[in-house]
Amino acid sequence: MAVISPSRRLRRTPFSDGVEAAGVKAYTVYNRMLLPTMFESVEADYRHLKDHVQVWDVAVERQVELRGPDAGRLMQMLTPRDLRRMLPGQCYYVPIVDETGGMLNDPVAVKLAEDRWWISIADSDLLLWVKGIANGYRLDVLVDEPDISPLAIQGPKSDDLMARVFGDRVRDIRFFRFDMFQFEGRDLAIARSGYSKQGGFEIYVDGTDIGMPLWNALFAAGQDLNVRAGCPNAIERVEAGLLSYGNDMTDDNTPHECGLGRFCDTRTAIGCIGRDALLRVSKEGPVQQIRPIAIDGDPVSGCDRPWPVFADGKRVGQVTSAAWSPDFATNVSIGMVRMTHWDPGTRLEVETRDGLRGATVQAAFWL
Ligand code: THG
Repeated sequence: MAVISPSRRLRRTPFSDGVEAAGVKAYTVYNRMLLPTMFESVEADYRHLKDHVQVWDVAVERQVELRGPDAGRLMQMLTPRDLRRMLPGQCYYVPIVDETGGMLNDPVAVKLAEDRWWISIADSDLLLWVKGIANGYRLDVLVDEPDISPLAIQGPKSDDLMARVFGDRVRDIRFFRFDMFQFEGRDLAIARSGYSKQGGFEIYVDGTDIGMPLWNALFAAGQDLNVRAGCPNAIERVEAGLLSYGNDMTDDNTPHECGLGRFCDTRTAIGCIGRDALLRVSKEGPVQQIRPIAIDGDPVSGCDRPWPVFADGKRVGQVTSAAWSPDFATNVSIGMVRMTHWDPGTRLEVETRDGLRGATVQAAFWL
């Protein structure tokens, strides 16, 4: 593989100097920004994530900030999840849909105050859609991308590392809640969340200038915890069934097809732009849906294009993420499968990069 040419269009992050010093071996591009994908090896990173604690540069999770009297109204226009009971201090995983009910993004919404929200986005240009809606409806709200960069602390020793830097009060943060903490005189929101199932936090680092000081403080405090630089792990996130927008779903899919129906309250999400479309399609229910699929045989290579899925020679779906799982001793994968073949135990064939393989629909993701 060739290297990536750096340029202004491919944004660095406040932590890129630390990531490079830690020996990053591979990047992907996400929201026009660098996202590390490997340090030692994907398997070594996986083992370390499950046993110790890692610091992840996830600045690519850009914030779309909504500020003003219509911020809450605008937020509800974007998602079929009912936000009426959401309080400041809470985070919600929210499908964002267009007027056809198609997925535009699957961010974490962070409610800072009634009139101030962050939308912590996945990889699509959501800022443009949100600005378009705000202006088109003449809403009284400011929409921009502030200089906020999430830094994730993930792994079983996350609480211990964070307590050393921010004090024992971090241990009291509940899942998908945040509280405010100080670092070098700056107020930072810290949430118990993150793109793994190993536990941990996300620090919404306010200001590029404190990025490296915070990075360095975490590494200095975590020496004896074996803290390392890490990144969203391609094996662990498939075991966990954490979806990747643009890979596992696109604007061609409804939230129900993505298995995100539990994050939709389409009847009561009054004002949601995709509400009518979703009410129409959800009457029948989806005809295809995301499924965990175990793929037989030796380790498969990563999935750089959808792999067709067949049953009895007929196409019934596709696999969009796959990896060898050391802990489950099988290839784990995420696929979109037609209703006729989505029941657990159904045998399928997947056209992988390494040839046709047998596969089995699983009852649940592995973690
Ligand atoms: N954290 C933050 N921003 C993000 C991500 C993140 N933006 C990009 C991307 N990740 C958005 N996608 C996801 C996908 C899954 C989850 C969060 C963001 C997630 N899901 C849990 C699950 O499905 O088990 C919990 C959901 C819940 O119970 O509410 O965490 O990771 N800041």
